[in-house]
Amino acid sequence: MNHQASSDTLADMFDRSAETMPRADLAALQLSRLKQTLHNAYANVPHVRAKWDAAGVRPEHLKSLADIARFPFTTKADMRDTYPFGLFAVPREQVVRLHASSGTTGKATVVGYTQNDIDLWSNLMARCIACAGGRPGDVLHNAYGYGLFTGGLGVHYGAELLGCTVVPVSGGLTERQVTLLQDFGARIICATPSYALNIAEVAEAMGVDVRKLPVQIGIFGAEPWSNEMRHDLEARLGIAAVDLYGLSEIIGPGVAVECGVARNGLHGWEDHFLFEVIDPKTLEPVKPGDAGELVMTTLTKEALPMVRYRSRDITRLTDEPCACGRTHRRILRVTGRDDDMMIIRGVNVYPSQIEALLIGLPDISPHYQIVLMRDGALDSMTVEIEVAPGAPHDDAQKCTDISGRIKSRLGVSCTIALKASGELPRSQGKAVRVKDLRKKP
Ligand code: DLL
Repeated sequence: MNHQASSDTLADMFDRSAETMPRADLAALQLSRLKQTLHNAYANVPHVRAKWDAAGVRPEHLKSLADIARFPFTTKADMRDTYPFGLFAVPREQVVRLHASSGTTGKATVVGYTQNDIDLWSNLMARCIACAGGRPGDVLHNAYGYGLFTGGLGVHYGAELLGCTVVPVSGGLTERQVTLLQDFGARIICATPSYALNIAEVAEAMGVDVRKLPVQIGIFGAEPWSNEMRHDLEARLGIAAVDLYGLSEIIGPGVAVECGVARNGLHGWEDHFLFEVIDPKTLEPVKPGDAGELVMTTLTKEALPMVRYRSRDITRLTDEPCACGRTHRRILRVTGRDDDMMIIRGVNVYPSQIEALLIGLPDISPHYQIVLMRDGALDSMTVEIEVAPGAPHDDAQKCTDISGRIKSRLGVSCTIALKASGELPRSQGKAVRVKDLRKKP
């Protein structure tokens, strides 16, 4: 078999026509799959049955997609209360894989997959990589962490299914990452955006110009990042960077991705997930196109069917047609999590909004950390920013300029603390953007 024939066969392994399905067909498919999911959850998960019984709803009450609004939400608390396997809809013996996310407090969130779930996940991740511009035969450098985190293995299985040559490097040992990028000639790099920045910086320090290497596409996600960060990474690495979204509770990476054509919003795979956006306070749906909390229902998962999972992620959905021809609605960049939102003297602000204002300023690096403190009864915010290598870090005028910029654009007052180059911690996975010193130990 020649290479072209084998590429076509591999590309057909996942159903490309599903990505351009007319919206009416997509809705009909969603409805029939949603009914199955509700029956599966109600019949097999006692916690779900008890909750729905208490709310007076049963799977047969769903006649149209809009009826989903009658069903209770699922939250992190449901996962904690049923730790570790209580939300599984299949006997544990049918679960071939577990993943977990550590979270900041309490017990980890545990998720499980049947073999069919793993196949689905691999298909969706393969679809994401292809959508981003990846092709069978590409070398794919996977710097997402392997292990209980879904990033490493999720991307790995999808890339193999697509027919890529996967370099399962995981996070860390950053100099070696640079060497492998040089030696193996990856066309695609996958990492959190903050770790990609770390790799770019280490390469610069090693005297390696990544822009001259074969790497062309960055598939970045797992944490909020701004368009300004995108442009910075694209310039440093000489790539086109696309956004990849997902969460363990729903499946892991592969829920939504930007297409390499438009790179403007992430196609959410509506043949496998139902997306809603709600007002996190009233819990009512927002007006189409307005920002709110993303709520997701899985339509085809076996081991862990999720109904109306409240992600806490703040975003907007757009129905506007995309230049790539895919019909699946786009999730606009996730600006942050509801629980990462800082309220500083009454003003709501996300770390990614601050990031967007810092990147590209002269003599400033893209490394920052936000420190929250209590100043009497009021919260105060200090933004620690690293200067570019060689730039002075005692420039009071610069601090005033930056805090003025933040005040005028976001309406929030803050103190700027310039740090010497290399002083702030570097990310190897998800960056810690906020140091909250207000909490009691
Ligand atoms: O972060 C899955 C993933 C791995 C996605 C690799 C993309 C790439 P969790 O560890 O469960 O799963 O964390 C999920 O991370 O609810 C968001 O708050 C955040 N997140 C994930 N992707 C993005 C993104 C993985 N592209 C949580 N933009 C989610 C902003 C993101 N936030």
